Formats: sequence, structure tokens, C-alpha cells
Amino acid sequence: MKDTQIKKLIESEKKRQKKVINLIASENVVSKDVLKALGSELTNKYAEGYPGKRYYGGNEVVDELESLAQTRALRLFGLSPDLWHVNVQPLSGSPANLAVYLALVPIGGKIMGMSLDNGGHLTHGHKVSMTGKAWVQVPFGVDPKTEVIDYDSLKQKAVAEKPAIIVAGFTAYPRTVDFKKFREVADACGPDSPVGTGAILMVDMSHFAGLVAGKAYPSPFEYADVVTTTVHKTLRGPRSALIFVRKDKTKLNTKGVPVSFADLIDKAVFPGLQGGPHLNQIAAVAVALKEASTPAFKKYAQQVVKNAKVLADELTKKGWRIVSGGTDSHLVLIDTWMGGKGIGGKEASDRLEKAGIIVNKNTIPGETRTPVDPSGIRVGSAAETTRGKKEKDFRKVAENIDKVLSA
Ligand code: DSN
Repeated sequence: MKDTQIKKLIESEKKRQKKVINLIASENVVSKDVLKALGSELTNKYAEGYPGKRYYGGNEVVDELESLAQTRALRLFGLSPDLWHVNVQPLSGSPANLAVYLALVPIGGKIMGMSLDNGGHLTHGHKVSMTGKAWVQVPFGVDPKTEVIDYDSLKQKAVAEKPAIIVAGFTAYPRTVDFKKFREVADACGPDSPVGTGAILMVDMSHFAGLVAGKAYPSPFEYADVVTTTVHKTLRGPRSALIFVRKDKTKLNTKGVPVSFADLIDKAVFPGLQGGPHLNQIAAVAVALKEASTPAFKKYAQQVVKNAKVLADELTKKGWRIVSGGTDSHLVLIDTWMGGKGIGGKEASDRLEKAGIIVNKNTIPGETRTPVDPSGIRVGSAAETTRGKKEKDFRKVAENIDKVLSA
């Protein structure tokens, strides 16, 4: 690289990443092939539109590329192309979720999503996000005692509020989600819901997509109408996102004609929200999807969960309160304030960073502090498992976290 300033910064970041223990639950370490695809000449190409329907010439290669990425995405999750469509163009998770609402929920309609301090995401209708400005959030949370989702109260609220869409998914909920129960809740919204046949069920599987691919976490596809995911968390690909949608789902347009969710979502992604797709990114997605279909990736996903469980168990033994009492996934939420040693999340994260352990501060259910200095930290096992760490290594990591925070 001729640009020595940027070269130096890339080298410095590479060194930083190698030197630290990375416990950020939403990060991972991609393969050299993913990096190669990202750094390829595909970035030179404009291809607004979709395969076979572009606004520029010269698409014979990128049409094949985008179609291949779609085929691999459906295959990875065992989906028939007769029943499911996938859009591989969303630039990342937030635009993917926004595109689904734009396609399916009338402006001002209700999005039922997990509140941020209970583990939801900003794009599940939080007021600081566009999704909470153009639409109205109906928040749900966890049971204050068990810190897991209470499906009965979720159902009561959904039936009373009749949201147009219900979002099952999270960024900081360590447990498995019962997608069948979410389906029942969505259906219970009845024929008088704004979409006519119960609420739409959307699953945002960004955090656990890799675990679903590796069969280490329940799959949402049997129950959901729409599934969104980022590619760069447990799925270990480039920063990007996918939207899966059932082909048989339709919505009446203003003339009373049924239009498929798939067409509406494609139009919301382009031209609704985005311009030309990032084809280098789509190539890297395709590479990651193939990697995730291997037996080695399945082993990886199982190990991710084993390692997170060890982390939660060891920290519990050392007297730390783990939100919900443990984990079924790649992430663990530690209450460092009330249930710990009275350390705020910011101080905990800063102290760990000084010791070379990278985490993020995080709100916890029933939060009494602020999002910039909340009551906990979130840790995850995806990145360090990619680097080969096993249970014994995570026992050591737990020991180090305890040492640093108890000092
Ligand atoms: N910011 C991501 C996370 O860390 O969970 C979600 O978008």
C-alpha cells in the first residue's frame, strides 16, 4: 500500500486486535478469504437493481455473484427457494430492519419490540432511532424476577395493543427465544390487526445467526414471516445484512391488490433506502456463508456456546451476578453494580480494557443508571472461540475478569 499513513493505522489496528482478549459479543474475526473478497475489484462496479433487472450495463459477472450469495444464504439455513426469498443487499443491520418496516408497516403503525434495557436493539422501535420516530414502539421486557421473557404477559400486551409487527430478537438477551410462542402471540392479535391476519412476526437473529447455522441455537424459520440478520457477528462474515422473507406472504396495496412481502422488501431496500449494492461486500458474504456451511463451523458454533456457559458459570462461582442466572448462547450479561461489587459498567469496561480485555458496558433489566454508565457489562465468546479458545481458556478469562474487577 502506497498510503503509508493508512497502512500504519491498519497495521496498528491489526496489532491491537492480536494483543487483546476480545469479548465484544457482536464482533468476530473473519477469514483471509472474506478479507480478500472485501478488498477486490468488485468495489468498482455500480449495479443498482437486482440480478437481471439493473440500471447499468456490464452486469454479467455481478448478476451471477449476487444470485450465488442468495442461493448460499437459503441453503445455509435449509430454506427452499420455492418458499423463501432473500435480499442480500442491506448494508448492515439497521438499514435491514428499517427496510422491513418501510415495506410492511404503515407509517405511524405499531412495532412491538424488546426495550433496550431489557436486551432489545435501537431498531426495534426505540425513540432515538428512526424506527421509533416514524413508527410507535410497543415495548416488551423480561420478567423482573427471572429475567427471561414472560410469554403470557407478552401475549396480553400484544392482544391489547395489536401491533402491525412483532420483533423477536435481541442484542443483550442471553437465553434462547421460544419462536413458536412468538408465533402464537402474533397470531393472537387476530383478524382485526392492522395487517388483517394477526401481527407479522419478524425475527432479528443478528446475534445468534451463526449459532442457528451451526445448530447450536433454535432456528426461527419455521415460525417467522421475515428474518433479518447481520452477517458479522456469530456468522463470522463481513459487515452486512440479509433479509429472508416467506414468498407466500402478501399485503394489499392501496388498490386492494395483493403484493408479496418479498417485492415490497426488495423495493424498500432499493430504491427505497439504498443505492447501488456493495458487490465486494456481497462477495464476502457469499464466502462467509459457504464457510458457515462446513462441519468445522458447526463445531465452532457448539464451542461458542460451551465457552460462554463456562464463562457464566465461573463468574457465578466467583460471586458475580449473571443476568438470568446464565446463558444459552454466546453472550453473558454481568451485573457489576447491584449484584457485583458496586462497580458501574463504564468503570468495569475501562478497567478491563486497561488489562487488555475488551468488553462493552451494557444496561441490564430494571436499569437504575444511565446507558452511558449502566449497571453491567456484556461479554461474548464468538471472537475468542474463532481464535481457538476452549473451556479451559475461558475459565482463565473468567479468573482474569474477576481479578481485575476485584482489585
Ligand atoms: N451494536 C450491535 C451490538 O453490539 O449488539 C448491535 O447492532
